[in-house]
Amino acid sequence: MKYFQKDIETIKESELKELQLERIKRIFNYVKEKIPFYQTLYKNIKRINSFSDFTNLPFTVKNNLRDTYPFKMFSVPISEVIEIHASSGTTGKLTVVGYTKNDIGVWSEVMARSLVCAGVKKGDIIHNSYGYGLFTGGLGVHYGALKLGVTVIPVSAGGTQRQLMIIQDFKSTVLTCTPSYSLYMAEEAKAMGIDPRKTTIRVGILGAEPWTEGMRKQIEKQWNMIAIDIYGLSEIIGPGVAIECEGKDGLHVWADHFLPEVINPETGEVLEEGEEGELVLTTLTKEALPMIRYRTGDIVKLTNSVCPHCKRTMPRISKIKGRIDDMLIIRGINVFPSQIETVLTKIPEVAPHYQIVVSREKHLDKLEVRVEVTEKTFSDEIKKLEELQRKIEKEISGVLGLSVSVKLVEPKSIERSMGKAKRVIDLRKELKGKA
Ligand code: DLL
Repeated sequence: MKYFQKDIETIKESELKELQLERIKRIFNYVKEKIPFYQTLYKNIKRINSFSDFTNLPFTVKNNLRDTYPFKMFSVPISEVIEIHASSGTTGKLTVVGYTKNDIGVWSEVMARSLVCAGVKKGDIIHNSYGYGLFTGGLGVHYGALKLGVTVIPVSAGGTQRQLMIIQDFKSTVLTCTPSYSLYMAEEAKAMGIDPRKTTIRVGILGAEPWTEGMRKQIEKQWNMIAIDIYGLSEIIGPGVAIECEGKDGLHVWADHFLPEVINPETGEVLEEGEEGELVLTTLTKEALPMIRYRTGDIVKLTNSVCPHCKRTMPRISKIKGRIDDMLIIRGINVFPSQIETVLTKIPEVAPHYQIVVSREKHLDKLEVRVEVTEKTFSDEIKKLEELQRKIEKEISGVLGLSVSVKLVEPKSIERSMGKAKRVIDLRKELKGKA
C-alpha cells in the first residue's frame, strides 16, 4: 500500500489551495463566533476573502494557551471534549489541549496516512514506546494504528529490558519512540546480549525531538532499520502533522488539515519557499481547539514541489533544525545543538551521547561539549585521547566560529532518556534564576 488516501495525498496544488482557502474562511468565522480570545484578537477584522487577508492576521503563541489555562481557548463546552492532553513547558505550567470526537477522527486519519507514508503495511506489528498519558505521542500512534488496522503494542516508555524481550518474542516490525530512546534501547540490547540488528524491526518512526542526519545514520546502523522522521505538536494535534516517506527528503505536511507558513521570527514577515525560518501552522479542521497562525518556535524550510520519491503533492518541511528557544547565544553567536550533533556524529571514536553545558566565566560565556567516547576508544592512551579532544574542539569551533572546550567522558556516563533528551544545560539561566 502506497497511500492511505490517494486522492487527497496526491491532490493538485491548485485544488489544495482552493480547499485551504475555503477552510480558512470557515475556521475564521468559527473561532470568531465561539472563542472570546479570537473575538478580541480579530476585533477589527470582519471576514477573510483571500490568502493575503489571511497572512495579515496576527499570530497566536504558546502564551495565549497559558493565559487561557486550562480550557478557555476551547470552542466547545467541556461535555463535547472527549479527550484532553497536555505538554509541560520549561516554565512549569501545562499547555492543555482538547479534542472532540471529530478531532480524534482527524488525528487517527492523519496518523494512519503517516504510518503508510513511513512504509507501514498490513501485517506489521508496531512496538509503540512513545509515552502514553498526557503526552500525545503514545495515543497518537495508537489511534493511527487502529485506523489503519495494524497491530499495535502499547508498551509506552520505560522498562527497557522488558521492551527488548517483547520485541524479540512478539516479533515487532515497527519501532515508534524518540530517536534518543531508540539509541538507548540498542545499547541496552547489546548489554543483554541481543543484537538489535538481528531483531525483526524494519522501520523506526522517530520524532518529538530534534535529531540530525548524522544521528539518523547511527540509529539506522545500530538497528539495521530505516529511520523515518515524524513531526507534530500538541497544540496542533500531536504527532502526525508531518512525516517523511521512505525517500527521506523532507517531511510531508498534511496541508488539507494543517496549513504551513514559514516566517522571519524577528519581523514576522512570510518568507519565500526554501528560506529558513519559523514554522507557523493553522489548523483548518480542528473543532475543540482551533489554532490560527500559531508560532511553533521550530526552525524549518518549506518546499511546495512534488516529492520525487512518492509523488505526494503536499508541501514538505525540512528536518527541524531546532527550537528557537533552544538556540544558544554564545558571545553573540547563535548556536543550535544540532550543529554540534552534526560534527559529533561524524567522529567514529565517540558515541552519539552528548551534552552541552553553557556557563559564564569572568563575564564571558563558555561552551563545553561533554561527549562519551566509545568503549574501544576509552581504553586508548591518554595522549591519544588528548589528541582526539583537540581534534573535536577544532572541528566544532570551525563550524560555529567560536572557541569551545570538549570534555571526553566515560561510556554510559551521560544520562539516558526514554522521552525527549535534555541536550543543553544552561548554567547562565540557573544563575539568573537564583539571583
Ligand atoms: O512531541 C508530538 C510528537 C509525538 C511528535 C511523537 C512526534 C512523535 P509536544 O510534546 O507538544 O508534541 O512537543 C512538540 O517537539 O514543537 C518540536 O519542537 C518538537 N518536535 C516534535 N517532533 C519533532 C521532530 C510532540 N520530528 C515539540 N523533530 C515541537 C524535531 C520535534 N523536533
